[in-house]
Amino acid sequence: MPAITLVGAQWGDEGKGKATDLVGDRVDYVVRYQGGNNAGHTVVIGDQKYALHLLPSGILTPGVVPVIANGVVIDPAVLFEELDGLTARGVDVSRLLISANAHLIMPYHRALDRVSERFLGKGRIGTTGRGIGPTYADKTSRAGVRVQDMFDAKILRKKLELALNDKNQILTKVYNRRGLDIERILDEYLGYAEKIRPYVADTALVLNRALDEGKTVFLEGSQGTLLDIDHGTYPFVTSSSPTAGGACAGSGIGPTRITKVIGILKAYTTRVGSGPFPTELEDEWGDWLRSRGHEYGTTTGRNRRCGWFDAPIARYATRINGITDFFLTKLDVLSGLKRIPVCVAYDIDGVRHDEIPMTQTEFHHAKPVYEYLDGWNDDITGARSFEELPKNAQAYVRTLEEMSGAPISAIGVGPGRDQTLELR
Ligand code: 2SA
Ligand code: GDP
Ligand code: MG
Repeated sequence: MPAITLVGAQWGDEGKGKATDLVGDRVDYVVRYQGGNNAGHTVVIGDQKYALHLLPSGILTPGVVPVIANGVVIDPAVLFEELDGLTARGVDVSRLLISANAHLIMPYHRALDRVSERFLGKGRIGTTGRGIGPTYADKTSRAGVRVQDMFDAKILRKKLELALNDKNQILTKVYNRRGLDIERILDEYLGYAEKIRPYVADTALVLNRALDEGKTVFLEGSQGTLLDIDHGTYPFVTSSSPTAGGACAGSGIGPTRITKVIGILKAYTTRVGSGPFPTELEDEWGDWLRSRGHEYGTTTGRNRRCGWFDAPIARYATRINGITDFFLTKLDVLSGLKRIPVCVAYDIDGVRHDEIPMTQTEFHHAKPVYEYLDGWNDDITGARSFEELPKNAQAYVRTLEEMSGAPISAIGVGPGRDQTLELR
């Protein structure tokens, strides 16, 4: 059986948590392959709402093996807080597997993330402040600390000595902050070693063996295509690869084993943090979308920036990820509009661009070219088949499908598990 990848097609918060939860009973493994506790994946089951940050959404489905793979960065304090929180709510977390190669978020990563954002002032990225960027920077510069290092006190001390030599200089000399004490960090992280040990495994080996045995592996992306370190709106991106290619490096599953890439696409667009956003609405319509769609950060509580659907972005996501199917979410939020603007191209300094322009400077100048689709009035949250949707809602979906370049195979009409229409 195949490996399936799920990716965010826009700037994150498209509803990936709900989509992953939906397939939970059809898959055997659910794997996080990048990012860390910057993610916020909301799953609503009956009257229970779960906000997951680091754990894969599959943890809520009995029988699924949730995996935190090598490409993820782990803040151990957050890991145990999240595990304890779920256990207290009756969720069995004992099946969780964690890669020995995953990198650890250290206290100096969190400190540097926050202080550098403060110093950037208006030019800030708008990070979640969880230490994600500095942890990936250390990983790439080969100065990172991995899960397995907690099992060897000597190695951990050595790595910390090297790291703090550098980080304490930066914290004290550049940012005028207090340096961090090695003994305290050592105590804290060595204290996690025995607690984490039962979960730690060679996850790439486990996953490939599972595929050999005919099991289904679901690779759950966090953030979104436009936040990708290579393909996103750099530098206003996260520091990992949320795109489909990242799923291979981040899990140790080869590209030939992945047969399906599902893109999660919101019926409008949101973004949290700084950076270009051509269809952003800085008026009462933006507020309307935010309050109807409850568009507030799941991790930080920040207001999400809101705007209309952007077709060049959806096409870009199809291309970059090789999307085979889209899951269109939050269609219900658009009910009650007379006409719905959809961005079909950009006007950049007087020139029409049908695709995302090559350079970031051009993208900063992009003004949306809108087409207007007819809206619908009825509440659609109770619809359970495509045919039950008002004709104009059906037409909206079909038009988005045509513009996006891949079939829409499911539609979300509410946050609940049952509020989903499967098309084929
Ligand atoms: P970071 O912290 O280094 O990853 O931030 C870099 C950029 O990536 C954005 N980012 C996100 N965008 C949308 N959703 C995310 N998760 C949370 C959510 C966000 C929240 O589900 O709502 O609660 O604020 C997420 N994580 C990172 C971030 O805004 C920066 O633009
Ligand atoms: P993720 O980061 O992609 O997992 O998305 P988030 O959980 O951060 O944000 C998506 C929000 O939309 C969550 O509050 C979901 O419960 C909610 N949601 C998901 N699908 C739908 C939908 O089809 N309709 C509505 N109204 N809400 C949805
Ligand atoms: Mg989210």
